[in-house]
Amino acid sequence: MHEYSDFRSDTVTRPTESMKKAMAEAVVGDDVLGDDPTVQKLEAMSAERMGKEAALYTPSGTMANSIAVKAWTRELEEVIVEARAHIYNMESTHMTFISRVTPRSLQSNRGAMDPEEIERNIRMPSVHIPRTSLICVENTHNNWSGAVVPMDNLKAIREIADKHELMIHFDGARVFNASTASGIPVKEYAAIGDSLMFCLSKGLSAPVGSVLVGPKEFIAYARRVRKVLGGGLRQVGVLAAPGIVALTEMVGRLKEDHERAKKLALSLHEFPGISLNPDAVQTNIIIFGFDHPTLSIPEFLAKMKERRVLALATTGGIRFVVHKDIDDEDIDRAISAFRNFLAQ
Ligand code: TLP
Repeated sequence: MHEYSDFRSDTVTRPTESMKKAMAEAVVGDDVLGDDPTVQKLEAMSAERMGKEAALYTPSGTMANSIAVKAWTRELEEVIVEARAHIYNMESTHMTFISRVTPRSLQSNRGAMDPEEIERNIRMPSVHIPRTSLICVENTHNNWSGAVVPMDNLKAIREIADKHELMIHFDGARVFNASTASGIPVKEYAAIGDSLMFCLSKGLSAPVGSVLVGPKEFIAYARRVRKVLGGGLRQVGVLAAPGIVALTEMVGRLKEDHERAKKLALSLHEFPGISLNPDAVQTNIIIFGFDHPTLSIPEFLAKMKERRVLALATTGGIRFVVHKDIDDEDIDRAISAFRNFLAQ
C-alpha cells in the first residue's frame, strides 16, 4: 500500500524502472548546439506520431504553450480562448507578459466552444481594437473534469479558422487521454491545430517535459524563443530518454486510469455534499462541487490528508486525478475516507 494516495495531479507520477534505466544509459550531447541524439530521437518520434513536420522538446507544458502563442502572434493582436482553459487561467498570464497580446475568453459546453460564437468574436483591426490571430483549444479539458472535446466541434472550429485565416494552437497536455477515451488517433487531433503541445510528464509518467509540434519554420522559430525563455538545456537527453519510454510504453495503460476514475466517481456521487455526474467523467480527472453543512473544502481536504488521501481544491470544487501511481487500494482507501467523513 502506498504511504499516501496522491490524487493531486497526474504530474505526481514517479518514473518507472525502465525510465530510470533509460536515463542512466542515455547517450547525450549538447542540445543547445543541436547534437543530443536522444533529444533528436524524441523530437523525431513526436513529429511522426503527431503527423507534423517537426517537434521541439520543452521543459514544461507552460513553456510550450507560451512559445506557441509567441510564435503565432504579434503585439496588438487577440487570442480566442475557452473561459476555463489552462492557458488562460493557470499559466500566469504569459499571453500578456511574454507575447503582449490579449486573450478573449468564450464560454463553452464542457470545453467545446460554439463555432458560431467564435466567428462572431473574430475582430478586424481598427484604431480601437486588436486583430484576432489565434484560437486555442484544449483536449482533454482539465478544468471541465477531463472532458473529451468532440471531434465534430474541433473540425467546425478548424473550418472557421481557415475561413478567417487564423491559426489554431492545440493544448494537448492530455491528448493521449483524449485519444484513449474516444478511439480517435492523436494524429487526427493534431491535424486540428497548426501546432500542438503534449505533456510527457502527466499521465505518461515521465519526470519532466513536454513537446511542441508543428511546421518546420514554426519549430525553428520556437527553438529560438525557447532559448530566450531559458529553456535551452544542455545534456538533456537524460530527461528526453524517459520521454521516449513514456511514448513507447505508457500510452496503452491510460485506459486503466480512466476505469479507476470512473469507479471512484460512481462511488463519490452518492455522498451528501458532493455534486458530481459520474457520466461526465470520461478520462482520469474528477472535479466535483463540495457544499457540506459542517465542512469547508480546506477542512475536508485536511481530514482526507489525515487518512493519507491527497487531493486539491480547484475552480468549481475539488479535483481528484487518477494516474499510474494510483492502484485499486488507493481507490478503496479514498472511498472509505469519504464514507468515514461524509456518510450520514
Ligand atoms: N496542469 C497542472 C496544473 O497546472 C494545474 C495539473 O496539475 O493539471 N495544459 C494543461 C491542460 C494542463 O493541465 C497543464 C498542467 C499544462 C498545460 C501545463 O503543463 P506544465 O505543468 O508542464 O507546465
